[in-house]
Amino acid sequence: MKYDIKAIEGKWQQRWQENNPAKTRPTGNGKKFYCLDMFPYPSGSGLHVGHWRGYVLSDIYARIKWLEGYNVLHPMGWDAFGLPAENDAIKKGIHPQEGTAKNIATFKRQLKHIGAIYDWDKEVNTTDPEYYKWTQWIFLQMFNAGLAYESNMPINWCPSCLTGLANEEVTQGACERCGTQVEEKNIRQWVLRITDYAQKLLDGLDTLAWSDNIKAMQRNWIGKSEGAEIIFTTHGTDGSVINLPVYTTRPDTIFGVTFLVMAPEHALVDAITVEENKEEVEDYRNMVQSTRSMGREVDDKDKTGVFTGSYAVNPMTKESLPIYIADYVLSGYGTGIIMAVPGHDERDFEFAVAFDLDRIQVIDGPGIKLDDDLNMQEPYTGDGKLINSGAFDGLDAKTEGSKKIIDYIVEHGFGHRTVKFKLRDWIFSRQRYWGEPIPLIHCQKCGVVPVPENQLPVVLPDVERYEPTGTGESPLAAITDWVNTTCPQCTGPAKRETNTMPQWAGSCWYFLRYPNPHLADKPWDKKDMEYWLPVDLYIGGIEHAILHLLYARFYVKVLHDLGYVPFDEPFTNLFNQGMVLKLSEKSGLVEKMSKSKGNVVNPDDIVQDYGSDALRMYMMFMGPPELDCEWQDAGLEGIRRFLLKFWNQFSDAGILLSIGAHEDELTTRRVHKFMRDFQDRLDHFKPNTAISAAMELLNDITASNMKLSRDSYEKVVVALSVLAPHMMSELIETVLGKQLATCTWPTYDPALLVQDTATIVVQVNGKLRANLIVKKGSTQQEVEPEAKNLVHKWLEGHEIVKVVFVADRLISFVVR
Ligand code: ANZ
Ligand code: ZN
Repeated sequence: MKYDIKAIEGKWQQRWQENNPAKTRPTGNGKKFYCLDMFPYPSGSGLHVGHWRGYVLSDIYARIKWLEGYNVLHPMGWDAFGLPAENDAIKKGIHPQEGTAKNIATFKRQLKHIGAIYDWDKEVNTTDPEYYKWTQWIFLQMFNAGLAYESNMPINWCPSCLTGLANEEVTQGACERCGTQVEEKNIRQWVLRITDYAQKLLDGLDTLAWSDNIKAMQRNWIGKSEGAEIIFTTHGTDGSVINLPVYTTRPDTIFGVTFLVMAPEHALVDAITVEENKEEVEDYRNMVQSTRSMGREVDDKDKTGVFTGSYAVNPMTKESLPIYIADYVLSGYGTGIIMAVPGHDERDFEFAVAFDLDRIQVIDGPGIKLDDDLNMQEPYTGDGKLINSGAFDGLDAKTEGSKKIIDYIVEHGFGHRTVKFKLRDWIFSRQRYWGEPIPLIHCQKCGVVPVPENQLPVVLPDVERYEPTGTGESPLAAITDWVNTTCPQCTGPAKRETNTMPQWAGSCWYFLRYPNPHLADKPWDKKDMEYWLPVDLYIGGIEHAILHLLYARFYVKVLHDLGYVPFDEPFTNLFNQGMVLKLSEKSGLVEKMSKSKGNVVNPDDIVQDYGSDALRMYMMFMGPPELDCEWQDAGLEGIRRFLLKFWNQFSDAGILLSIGAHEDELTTRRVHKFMRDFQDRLDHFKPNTAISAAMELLNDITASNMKLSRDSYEKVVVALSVLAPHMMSELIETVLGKQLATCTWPTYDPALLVQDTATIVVQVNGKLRANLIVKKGSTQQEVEPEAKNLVHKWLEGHEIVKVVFVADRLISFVVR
């Protein structure tokens, strides 16, 4: 029978659309499995094969659970607010809603080719007012809980386009549209207090079955460090005493401090800079400011800085220390002032070398060399015993030394223990059109007033121009009859907030909405939520391993603390797949697929020529799913050949034993071994090697002309239905006369996997003469007579002088 890809795949996709056999059953119907894909941004360029990688992977696990009898929720939706649609609107003058709807239609058509068991009745769209009503509602709950505040915060500003830019619109410090150097501009923003949740976000990671790699990325981003704030003192130019608190994670090194460094932007710089140094300090500050606003990072190699002319006192040693300003100290971290320990810190060491400052040793370590002035020749950052540290000499620096020194500092009022996080509060407003309006009202009398919940959603009004206004405000600011409103509290004249939310907002809670996407009077139903959530398996690209997951976890923790959801982590199990790379003709390099590099593979073309099953299987075969993998046409070709061979073998009714005939025991064992390997490998997220197991099985079946019982046949095709659902559904229907939906996920019998025979090698004078299959564990007495029989022509006429026997392995005769 010829495999007519188009007819057969078309037939099944049609059927699944008319009647999805894996449709979500109502809440409470048995064990549940919530299998979630990170929903896509429906971009204008459509789906590419990189999307398929994640969607096929999740579909495999959704299908397995479905065949196991679970009630499966496997939904799909659209993260559809965002920049490209807005930029398109500016360029082409069409409403972003229009462009978005078109892109969604394309995505949906393309997605159906995957043959996944999505339940399209559960679809969500973040730009639908019925959805963003609740995005706004959640914001109001945060606002009411004091988790949102207004603050002047820097944005990227293009002085030529007169507009704020998102980070992704800035390339190497320049505006993506016009190439002008981007500046920083402070504007009023809404900020969420995610830092209040820093510790909870860290602690929660311990409860999750995520990969260590992703957890480490989250931990680094949150960046907890424990140390001390220690107060050094100096005199202002007016003679007053000024406290200079430093933040350090290494209080044990306090006897090694030889200077202080302040961030150039620090507010106290003016007060302590002496007259003669003012000009130089001012020049340096300007220089730093302009480099920083050009988006350049501090060059770590060349340490630059300027002396302020002032000295501070080390509270521990009472030594006098010169105070510098330098750009390697950041104003936004710690206290913006550091105690520099060049003997034991690399950055301080480089600075001390450049400015000829002392680099004294306070920790003993292997291989430390001092020069004639007793300065360290290299910084030593390891642990060791304290030296040159007064009463603390001999203590282990990083542990006991640190503890005792902090105790002393606290006792004497020189400072206190502190914990710092790298995580910053989350700037939550955008000066853009295509986002959720922030549901707040500014009243001259009452201040900031939330829009009453019964007036949600605050719908995005139509505008004529989508361009930013040039003042740093969103285009909404120009629609005066929308902006001007009345205060819900005093009914006086008031103005609407014109900032919109960032694209993250909609994706922070969409997984809570899927069980019940059409509820009008509440964001979710308590019973459905308790049944379906948390998400059992979440699959998405590694590029979302930090921010999306952190923000979604933050939302859930807040909603939990406010009493709206019963759990405080949304994603029990997580898998982040790697990217699909391809050789780019332009650059000659293997790169991430992208339109600009001209190396995108359009799945529509592949489905057309090779079929959906072949693409699904190839996406899984290309390599371990957590790694980046290179697309290769030859690999796809190999999968096509495998599928055709499989079809030829399995569509031929000759493969089935006639009714009543008994399956050969070896065949049964072989099928069970396949099931074990296949399932084991899928359980460990190794679909690529699971496919290898299927290839080996097919080879064995063809080579030895195996005939299968209906039971074995069904096991094999049902197993492979998670990879190639179209072909397998067709075989199940035409050969077995059944439907996949009535089959169950095949099991195997471990007893059939036990190897209970052994092959014994029979040697005569060291030469292999025969093989003997025996029951495992047979003794020499049992084996020897049979073995002699087998090799009697080499024994005849000789005297046996020795017999060597190794159970289950070998019997060897030495003859003369
Ligand atoms: C003295 C010292 C000695 C330090 C030593 C390190 C090693 P993490 O772990 O990242 O929190 N530091 C503090 N504030 C800073 C700022 N605003 N800009 C740049 N560096 C800053 O790093 C904390 C360490 O980074 C602190 O401990 C401080 O240097 C520096 F052998 O203090 B340390
Ligand atoms: Zn008012």
